[in-house]
Amino acid sequence: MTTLLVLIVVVLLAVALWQLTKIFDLTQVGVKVSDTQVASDNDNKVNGYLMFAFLGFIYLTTIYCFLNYGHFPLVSNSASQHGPEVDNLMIISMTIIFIAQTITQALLHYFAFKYRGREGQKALYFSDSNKLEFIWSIIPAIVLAVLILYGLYAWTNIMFVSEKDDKNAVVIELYAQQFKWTARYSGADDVLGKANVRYIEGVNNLGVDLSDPNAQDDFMSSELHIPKGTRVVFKIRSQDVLHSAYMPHFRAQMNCVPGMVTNFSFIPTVTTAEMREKPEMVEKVANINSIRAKKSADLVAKGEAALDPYTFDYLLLCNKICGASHYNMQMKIVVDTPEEYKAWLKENAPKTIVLAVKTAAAEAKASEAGATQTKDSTNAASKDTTVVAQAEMK
Ligand SMILES: [Cu+2]
Repeated sequence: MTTLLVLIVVVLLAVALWQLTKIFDLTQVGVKVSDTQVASDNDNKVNGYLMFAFLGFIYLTTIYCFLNYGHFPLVSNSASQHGPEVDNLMIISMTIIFIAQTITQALLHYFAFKYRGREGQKALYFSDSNKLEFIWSIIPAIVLAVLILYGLYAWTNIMFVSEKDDKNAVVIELYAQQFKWTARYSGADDVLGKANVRYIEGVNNLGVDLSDPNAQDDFMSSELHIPKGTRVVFKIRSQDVLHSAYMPHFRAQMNCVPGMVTNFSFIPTVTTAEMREKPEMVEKVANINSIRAKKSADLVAKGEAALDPYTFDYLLLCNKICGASHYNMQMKIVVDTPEEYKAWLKENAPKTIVLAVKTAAAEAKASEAGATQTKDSTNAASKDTTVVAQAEMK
């Protein structure tokens, strides 16, 4: 609102200034004023200096942004083995863009000043210069080729790994639906059972084929636990629309496409507990909590409940706008030590999908039986009432 008001004031001030200059022109009756539409040497000189002023403005803005917003704790804090490679690519690209923009902006504005219009000066015309064209084609071509080749090399290294290349790999299914994530673990046999959208029914909302022997020990979790130092291969599916599995700290993102299984794999290198202890993270969390404390004080003053303090957790987010609650489609990721992971598996593996379906079926049967019984007893009761009523009538 304040910004809008400031904008309106600026626009009104500009209009007022413009009107004032018009009035000033009218008062200059009798004084010889140049009314030519052709720019004079003086006009060109002023514009030339203004170009330099604009260059200064660009550089000052860049320096200001670097000082105030140049601290990216995420671009040095990756938590997967391939993370530093992705960060490196990002840093190299940004450095090249920064250098190229600094030099080309300086040249652009300098030449605009140097060749500003002067009386009697004619522009030099030449149709082409092979030397110039060679220089400005070959330099970007080489730089781009190096960047693209490096990018392709990194992409191949990261993407072309499957569970077959790594005997110890853990295979986990990530299932996306509007608007939540579910993880499916393969259980003791290390093989995920088949699944299809046609099998979705009741508690089996991932559509697991319950007749598949490999599916017998599969279990679901609403929290993604992964072990540090082991390759995790994600098999990603979607139930409804396009989603995107985005795990920013692990530099991982893959589309979730209905009707097909997509893959991504990485090796986590920092456990949740270790990440929480990193100095950058401690600073970040303290910063968030100081903001929360201020907000909480306001809330408490209004008689509302205070906010909970924030603790760091890795997150799996959706990075495709998939509907109204897309912003809130997330799942907590916990990177455990191998021992903690084993303990978590031991605790959760018995809660298989097959068991959940059987339990739900038994419960449904029991409640159905209960409902029939109540219906019978209600009928009996109403019969009794009729009998009583008839008896009373007699
Ligand atoms: Cu989504």
